[in-house]
Amino acid sequence: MSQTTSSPAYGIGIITIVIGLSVGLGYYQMYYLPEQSAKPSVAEFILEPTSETIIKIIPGSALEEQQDNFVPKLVNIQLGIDNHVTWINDDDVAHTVTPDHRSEDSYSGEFGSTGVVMPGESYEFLFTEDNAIAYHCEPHPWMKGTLEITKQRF
Ligand SMILES: [Cu+2]
Repeated sequence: MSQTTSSPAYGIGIITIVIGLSVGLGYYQMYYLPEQSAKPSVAEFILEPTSETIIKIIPGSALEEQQDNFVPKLVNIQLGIDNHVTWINDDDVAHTVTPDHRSEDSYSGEFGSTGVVMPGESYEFLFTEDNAIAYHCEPHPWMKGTLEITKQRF
């Protein structure tokens, strides 16, 4: 007699604990963890774009009379498609990738090569936000390029 009356209360107690735990776990995953990490949460399709953008610093780029240096010079980038950008130095002189005005991506941090990109080496950056960036080469300021980063157009 006494057992039949106590078992529903016992069951409710268990359910309350289970709900309490899952609410706590959900809160931990959705609010606590993201706030702990300094980086904002960025959609997976932006972090893993389907393609990539390659900009070549072609031979002879250091020469002011040479028209082409960053090739291609103007690049249109779509987030989730080709927002991972690599500059490859194919020249035999060191160059930099330096924004005309300080530019920061809230996920990837400050844009621009730290120091020079040596011949045969590369510099890469993952853009996660729409932006328009004009950049140049520090030792050779006539070397100029532009990036236009936009959201995917459907
Ligand atoms: Cu240069």
